[in-house]
Amino acid sequence: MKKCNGCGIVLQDQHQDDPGYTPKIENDLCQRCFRLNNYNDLVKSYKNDFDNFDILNAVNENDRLILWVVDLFDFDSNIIDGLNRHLLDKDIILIGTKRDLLPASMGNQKLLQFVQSRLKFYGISVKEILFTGNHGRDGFENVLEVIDYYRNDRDVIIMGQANAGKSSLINTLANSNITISKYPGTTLDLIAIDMDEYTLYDTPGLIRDDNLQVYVDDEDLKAVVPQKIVQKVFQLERDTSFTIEGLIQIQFEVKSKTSVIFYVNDRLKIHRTSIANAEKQWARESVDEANIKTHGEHKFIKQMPIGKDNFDIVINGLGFVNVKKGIKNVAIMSNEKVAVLIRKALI
Ligand SMILES: Nc1nc2c(ncn2[C@@H]2O[C@H](COP(=O)(O)OP(=O)(O)OP(=O)(O)O)[C@@H](O)[C@H]2O)c(=O)[nH]1
Ligand SMILES: [Mg+2]
Repeated sequence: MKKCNGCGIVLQDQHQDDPGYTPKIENDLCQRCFRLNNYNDLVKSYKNDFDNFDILNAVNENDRLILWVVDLFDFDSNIIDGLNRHLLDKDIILIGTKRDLLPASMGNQKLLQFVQSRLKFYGISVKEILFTGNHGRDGFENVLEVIDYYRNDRDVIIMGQANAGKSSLINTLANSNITISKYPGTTLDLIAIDMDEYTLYDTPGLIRDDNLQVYVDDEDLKAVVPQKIVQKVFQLERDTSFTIEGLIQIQFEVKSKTSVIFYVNDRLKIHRTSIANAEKQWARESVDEANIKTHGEHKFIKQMPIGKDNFDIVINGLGFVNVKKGIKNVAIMSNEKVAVLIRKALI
């Protein structure tokens, strides 16, 4: 059976709405990959069509060296709970991607400490931690070196969350043409790439069900997925509420003059108002004129267990907000399925 070179799915010319469709079976790409490659036009995101366990089982099947690809910018939503339990006795190398989205002024040593402390928090252990940026073009030599060091005659498999940059990294390592896109759920099946001495496998992305991206429609993904980031800084002198297009509302009770920095997709509008006005603004954004709707109910957390100073409020799949000292209380409204958490500041 012939497979699509871009996403790994078996090609078919019968059902136009099903994965793998191509009008001409002799084509090398399915229609979806063709469109993504040529027009960056998303036909459908398959982000919700995969079972994480099926993917992890496939990764676990043979004895291969595992490269676990983690989006540094969207770190906490990329965590796989119980990773070492799922992949018992496997050699796992963590590759943090999208280094370029973080400020260059932030040193690799600080980044390494951040990653190590988060892994400890989640109870995950890996053999090595590496960073790449610019689609793997920065740092790929280190990846090749670590593969050589740990491979021991085995093949190599890349796994991780949807949209983490797995296929981009492989394309750089192997000079291949796997389809990449800014939407999660691009790679649809195992893709084997011949590296002369070993085979390098790409896999479909995992997605946690507490990731905001699971609850938005395909057409809204390009605004939500963290990709082109601008830091938006707000000075706070009194209690203030922020809403982001009906996706989330964050209320800050201010103790002393301070600032907060939003790290989210630059297409998102951040609206600032007083706490007295917050409810009205939220109703307007999340119900009346909702630009971006999420599926399901909202929950309101009246008191987040905040840190003393310099912490991040992380909204899985959306980004994070850095908060310095001077904040008395944080209250948050968000989709009830989406994880909102506090961590020590990344930046
Ligand atoms: N800024 C930046 N963007 C990156 C980098 N690596 C990948 N990307 C972008 O991240 C998005 C996802 O990349 P892919 O390589 O398709 O991700 P994937 O992990 O294969 O995704 P799935 O196949 O859906 O699991 C694309 O928009 C890439 O351009 C990087 O190092 N820096
Ligand atoms: Mg991919």
